[in-house]
Amino acid sequence: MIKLATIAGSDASGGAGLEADLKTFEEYGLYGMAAVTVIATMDPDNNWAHKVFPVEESALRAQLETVFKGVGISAVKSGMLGTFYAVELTREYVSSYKIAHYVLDPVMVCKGAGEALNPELNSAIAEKLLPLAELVTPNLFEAEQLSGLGGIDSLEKMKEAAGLIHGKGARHVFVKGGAKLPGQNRALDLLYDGKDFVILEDDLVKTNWNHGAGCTSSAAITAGLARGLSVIDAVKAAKKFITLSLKAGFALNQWVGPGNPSAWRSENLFK
Ligand code: PXL
Repeated sequence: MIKLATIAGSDASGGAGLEADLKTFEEYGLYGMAAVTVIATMDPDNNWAHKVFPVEESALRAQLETVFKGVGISAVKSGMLGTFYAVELTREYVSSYKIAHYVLDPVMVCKGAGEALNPELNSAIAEKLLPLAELVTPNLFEAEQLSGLGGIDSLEKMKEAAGLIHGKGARHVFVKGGAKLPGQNRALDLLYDGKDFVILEDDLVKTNWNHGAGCTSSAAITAGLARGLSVIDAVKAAKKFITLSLKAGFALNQWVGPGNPSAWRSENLFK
């Protein structure tokens, strides 16, 4: 059995965070584990306002011991880390266990939470984790933060940001969300390996029910890598997976709705 893990926050509403990751790993036929960094909750009596409760350092370390040392994994992703010690512990475990397939989802904002998480934490993520990442999966906002390049409003700027982020140590950079560029109405993402830019284009799935899409797509890429796919093939399979998931998105309540990671079952993902 192929085993892999996520180091991420729990989304109590189940659509994002480690819940999305574990559902995705399962759909890929793999054995998923999770080390919880923070617990995110949403208040139904206050317009779904988010709160984030960090898991204490010793509890996070104990989970990482269980997963990395006690079981062993062939791939890992990180999502919302939330504290400096979670960044440092992720660096420590990914580097000392020499995990080849480490996917860094540099979660900096949570839809609905609005404001960016701590900007100093974003610098720590860039400095400590980019050099370990086989792949980093920023959206446009996160690409701006990681590259230091303001206002990414064109494909040329997406490429420039990908180059800068690659220069900080990530072996592959996957910038998502080109659909948000002025004048774009296709889902447009960019993969850069330090040599070539690959532009991946798809029909844009127009939906409000896209909670957890970033978590799901980086989990799907991690699962593809764990299965032995190349980075480009893992990214292409993940794009199919997330597109099908988003087409099957649904409302949880008046505030939020996730995609459905089991939607691919009616199609052949690897065709
Ligand atoms: O979608 C970003 C995200 C990541 N991780 C956790 C979250 C969210 C957004 O809600 O709750 C735990």
